[in-house]
Amino acid sequence: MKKNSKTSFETKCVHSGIDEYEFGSVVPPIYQTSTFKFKSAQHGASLFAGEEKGYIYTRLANPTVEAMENSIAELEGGYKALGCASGMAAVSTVFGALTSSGDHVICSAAVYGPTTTLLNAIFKRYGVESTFVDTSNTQAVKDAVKPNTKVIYIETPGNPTLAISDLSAIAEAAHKNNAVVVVDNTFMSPALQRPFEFSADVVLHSLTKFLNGHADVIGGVIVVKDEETYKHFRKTLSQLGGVIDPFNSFLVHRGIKTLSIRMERHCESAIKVAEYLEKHPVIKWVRYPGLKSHPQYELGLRQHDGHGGMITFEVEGGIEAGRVMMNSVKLAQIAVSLGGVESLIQHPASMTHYSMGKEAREAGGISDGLVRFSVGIENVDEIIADLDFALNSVKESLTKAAVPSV
Ligand code: LCS
Repeated sequence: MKKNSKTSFETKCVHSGIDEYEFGSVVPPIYQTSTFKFKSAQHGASLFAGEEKGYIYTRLANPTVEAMENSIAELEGGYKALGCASGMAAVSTVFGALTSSGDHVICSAAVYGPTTTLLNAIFKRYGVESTFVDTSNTQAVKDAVKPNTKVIYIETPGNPTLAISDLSAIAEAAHKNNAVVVVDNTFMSPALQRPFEFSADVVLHSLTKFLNGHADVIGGVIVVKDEETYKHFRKTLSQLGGVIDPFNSFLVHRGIKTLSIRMERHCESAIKVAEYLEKHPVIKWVRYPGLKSHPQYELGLRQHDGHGGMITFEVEGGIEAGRVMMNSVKLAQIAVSLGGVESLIQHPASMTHYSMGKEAREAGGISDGLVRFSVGIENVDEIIADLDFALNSVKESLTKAAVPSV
């Protein structure tokens, strides 16, 4: 499609990355091939030497993967994107590309658990030192900057605390020190937040979540702003090898066509669920960017085009009561991951953030009683009725526990 700079986000979701295809195919064909035939020995040699353009081998480039990458680059307002085998492949490729022994990284304290462990367990062994700070506190980020700080890695809103970090202010501090700001935009998707608009340098996603949206793909993506960075990242990704395959790329590209309407529904429903939870007597606290009680509510209004589909909360009675609740829901499923069409509920301290250890969790504000809910696109009254039944089960269990035995 011929698009101009005024093309709306909704239209881009449907048409971005789509080209003219053989036989008039409206969607990108799946080039499920590992390798591409050369016309001659000389042709192969000139492709490798970069004298001619063309496909060589799918770990280096593949047209189906490229179509999906181009779509996401356009939605994020970046130059080009790199499809990765998982969100963690994207995270590790970014650190592999940007750090060397002796460098320092600042990372959000509330971040997907394995990102913390990747820095603490693997990159530390290669001489990269990391400091974990509450990046929703800009001053704390500024205070943590050292002369050798190369990367400031922000997850905003953070998983699972939903703490929101001020990207423009952090980018200003980072750029003064020649450090690069990397934003994990998984929780918002480009429909609700485009970090390049706030001077971020690199954006990444777990495609497994909202971008694909259907809980049937593991994938990741890195988006960059210029040719030089793209070439460096492409080389790093090809060498580390964590590329996405054509079929998963096709599924993600298909999922993106409905990103805009899915995000609209996630947002519409999540605010209703959050407001319902906030009023329930057994709820201790609720965190959702669309609630005025969120500590960075105003910042969220400036940085987001919607409040997202993720909610965290704690019930009275801590994790034991939280478990009663999770075991009582029927529509929502107890499962990790998020951002799919189905509602999911999980317990970060014993599941997604278990590997971080209690100390790092506490430093990141991830309490043992915190429950995370990914609001799906089911009928919102039915989602609320399901939670209501489960919370009333908690209420009953608390009442029983409070009755002294005779
Ligand atoms: N970044 C964020 C913010 C994530 O939430 C995840 C996965 C990743 C990166 C890694 O992506 P993956 O390799 O799994 O595609 N988050 C998960 C979660 O919260 N529950 O299960 C997976």
